[in-house]
Amino acid sequence: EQPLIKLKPQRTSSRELVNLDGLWKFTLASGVNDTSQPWTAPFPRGSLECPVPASYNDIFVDRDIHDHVGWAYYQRDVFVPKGWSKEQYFVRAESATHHGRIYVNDRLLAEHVGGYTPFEADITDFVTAGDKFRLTIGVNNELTHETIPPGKIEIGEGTGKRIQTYNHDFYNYAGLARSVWLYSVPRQHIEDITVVTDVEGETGLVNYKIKVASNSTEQIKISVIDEDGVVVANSSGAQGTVKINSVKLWQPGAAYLYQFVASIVDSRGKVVDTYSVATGVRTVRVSGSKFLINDKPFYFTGFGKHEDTAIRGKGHDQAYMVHDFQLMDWIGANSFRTSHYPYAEEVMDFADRHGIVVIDETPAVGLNIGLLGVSGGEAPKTFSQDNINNNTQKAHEQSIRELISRDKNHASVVMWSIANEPASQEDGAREYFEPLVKLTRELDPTRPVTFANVGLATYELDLISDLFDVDCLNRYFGWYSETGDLEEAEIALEKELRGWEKKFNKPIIMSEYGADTIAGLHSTLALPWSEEFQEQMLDMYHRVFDRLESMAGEHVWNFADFQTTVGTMRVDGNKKGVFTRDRKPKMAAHGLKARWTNITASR
Ligand code: GCB
Repeated sequence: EQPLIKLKPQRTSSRELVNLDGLWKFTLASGVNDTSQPWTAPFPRGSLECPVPASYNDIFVDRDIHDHVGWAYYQRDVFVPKGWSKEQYFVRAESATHHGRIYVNDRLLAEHVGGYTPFEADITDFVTAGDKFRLTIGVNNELTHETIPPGKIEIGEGTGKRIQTYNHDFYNYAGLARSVWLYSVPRQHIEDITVVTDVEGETGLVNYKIKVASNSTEQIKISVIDEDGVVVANSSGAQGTVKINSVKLWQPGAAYLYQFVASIVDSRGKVVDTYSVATGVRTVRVSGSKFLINDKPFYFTGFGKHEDTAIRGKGHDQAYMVHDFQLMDWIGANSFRTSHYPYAEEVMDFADRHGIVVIDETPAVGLNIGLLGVSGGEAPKTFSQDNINNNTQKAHEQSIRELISRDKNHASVVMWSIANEPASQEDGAREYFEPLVKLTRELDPTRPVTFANVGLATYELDLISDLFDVDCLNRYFGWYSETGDLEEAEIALEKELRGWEKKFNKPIIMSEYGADTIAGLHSTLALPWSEEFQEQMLDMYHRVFDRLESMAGEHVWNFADFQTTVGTMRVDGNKKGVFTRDRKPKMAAHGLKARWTNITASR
């Protein structure tokens, strides 16, 4: 059985890597009944060209492309390097939102549902080394009640056109928003590596497990190399524990990474394949109401983020990535949540290298039909045959498997969040979530598990929180309720938090709190939407947090303004950013900086 997600392609002495980013030809399927098969021929001369990586929606000045529902196709020619005749080679797409297909010439070679995790096609038997082939990738952005995230396709009454609706508050960007690779591995190669670290006194333990393609009789050799390039430990075998004496721990704000290098070595001592995993040695544990990293209480400061920038949409961009981490450092943020889907793997690697702590979330957002007022007068039934059902749960299960398969080795990842704001107060929530929590723990017994709880599912109404390790709460007292009245809001917030504290005695992280704020709008009365209101509202929350024993962290919603679907509640997107969409600080940024740098310094 193959690992769900193969190791991120890497250039090593045994592996090669060709980046396929750049301009691809681009076209849309004309409708659901479109029977043309655009992958069977080169796209016509004069076709549109679309950059990869980027979401396609905002690239063109064309409302039909922006609002398109269905398949879109990207195409380019690719050469397989001529030196690869003895190798096995793959095309890998880091993401295709939400359903992707890889065609090599006329042939469909891979298909994958789930928009934020990689998939790949083994093309070895279909293209000879040295030859050129036509690579077409189809991407479909449709969401239904049985996908993760869920959505619904409505039919325009007058036009008959299809309209994608959904219950989540960010734009349904689509396309190839992350890199595409062509890469080679030796026929006999390492398919998967799992490392789990532990600490005993001064000794670091790296428990590892390696999966090799084909039942080779070759040896597996391990070496662990420190940041100075010194080999600090050796071992052999497909499974075991390597010990690092006088270990340097991976710490929040002070990353230290060892290279865990695994090699397949043949009987003559020749290295057949080698792969290296950047490994931070650290432990994570919840004890009472404390979240412990390396057995020390950790207090999360930071944000729920989005992959979102102008023009690129969700396209991964190195400049924005580095700048965002710079801003987090500037403001004293020690952590973030990958709200509301797994982020590009480059982001996870960066967090590992820079000591930023991550709560890693699945794309299960919007499992809540009552939230957007869709339910009319009747009690909403989110968990039912016509809405979130067994097939949705299967898709959710798959999203958990893929997230853990991809991100399990990241030291930065200290907790899994398996959903955002599900209707956890509704009938059926427990039956739906219990098996998912169990699965998460089976797949990774080492990390705490959480979900982000919605305001409606108060400590009295929520039906699932006892299944989890940490109470992550999204609350908008002063914004969606007690709007503009921070005195009322303060009382309501404190009551709610004390309720959770008393009932569960677990660490509480305020995983969302914030106010829409128009940069440049000012108000001496600190009325909603002004920069003054955002600042005063955050201050109010902080006063309450500081009165509670169980608070283990605060993530403001959101790091930056971001795009949403059009609607009467949003002006060119959600404006709860502490930074604007182009990453300029709003007034509240300075108060956060003062508070968070102080919190970090005092720990
Ligand atoms: C939430 C959601 C988040 C929204 C936010 C808001 O609770 O988790 O996705 O963007 O509220 O601003 O309404």
